Amino acid sequence: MFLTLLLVTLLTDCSKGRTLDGGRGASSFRPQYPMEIADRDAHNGGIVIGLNDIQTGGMEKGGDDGYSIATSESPDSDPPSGEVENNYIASVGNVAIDENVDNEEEEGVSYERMDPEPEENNSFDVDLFQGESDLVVIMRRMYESLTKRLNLLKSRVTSVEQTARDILARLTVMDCSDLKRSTSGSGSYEYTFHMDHNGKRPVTVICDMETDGGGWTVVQRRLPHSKAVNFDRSWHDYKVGFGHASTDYWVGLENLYIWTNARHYELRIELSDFDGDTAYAQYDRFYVEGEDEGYRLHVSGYSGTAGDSLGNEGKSDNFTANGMMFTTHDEDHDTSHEINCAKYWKIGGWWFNRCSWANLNGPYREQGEGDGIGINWHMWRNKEYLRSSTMMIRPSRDP
Ligand SMILES: [Ca+2]
Repeated sequence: MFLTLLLVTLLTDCSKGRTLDGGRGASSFRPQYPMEIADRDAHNGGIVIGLNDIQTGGMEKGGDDGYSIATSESPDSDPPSGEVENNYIASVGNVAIDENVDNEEEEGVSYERMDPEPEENNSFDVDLFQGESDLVVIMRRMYESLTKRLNLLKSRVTSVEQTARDILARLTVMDCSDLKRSTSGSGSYEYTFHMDHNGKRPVTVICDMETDGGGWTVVQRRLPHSKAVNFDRSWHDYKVGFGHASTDYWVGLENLYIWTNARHYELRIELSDFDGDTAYAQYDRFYVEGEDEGYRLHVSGYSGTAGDSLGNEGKSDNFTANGMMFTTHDEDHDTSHEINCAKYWKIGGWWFNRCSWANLNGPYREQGEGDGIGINWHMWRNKEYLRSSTMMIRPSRDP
């Protein structure tokens, strides 16, 4: 009997403990005032709590001591029993819920604003308008920036194209004869070559596209009555060149060496005197050796009207330039043991022997100006000063 009574007591306790509400019976845990809260929230623009937003099972106290509960069920509907009942019964734990939106961020509670303030709509439109205006400004600035970058890129592309053309020209245009094939015009014009001096000392010369078919690279020039350029210069100056293509100039022995050792060249010398007469001397073969050999001169195959003052028609004497090294006032390579021809006579640089039959780099002297040594070509006008001279080279037609 006692055992029976004890069993009944235990079963009664277990029945009470099955509920997840802390021991209260489901029927005694019916939510209080659910609709009142929902209606009040809806009308006041407050908060609405949905079942899916509320944690379940945390209810420790009844709704009569400060906790509020909202459900979507009718207040007259009986909640399901058991575990389903616990899902049905919304619990907000220890979070108090009221119309104060300041509590909206509390854990376990979500909300949504039901009736946005009209002022907020107005401010939103203003912001949107302002945003569009800002967007236009930003896009305009982006366009301007992109335009600048595009122009910069165009400029760089143009520069690269020009550089490519220059490089191609350096590789394919060695002298004025190469220009002739790509130039439709005639006459003479200036052109700048970039010889092999590690990018230094570009040389600007006159290209004669008229004389004897054209294609001549002018390597020395003395204009009539011109004393613009002093030709009494040092070894270095004669080596690298001096003067100006627009007036008088010497192209430089190193450039002559580079040209005449890359191709077979012919040399043409054009002269004029103060009587208005002209003459020329042409050599089918012309080249100079390197600096180690004093830029020694080699000419052959003379033809022309001025006489062979460089080769002396093959008869070597003390004045023949052919086979001589170059001499300046500071570099004595002539064959005279007594003097330096350039220094002694002050006649510039030349392929002096024991001096020469010709010197086109002498001081410019007008007709009748003293009896010294000027620009001379003895085989034509003996010791008379000449009015002008031009030395020019072109690849030989029959190398
Ligand atoms: Ca000497």
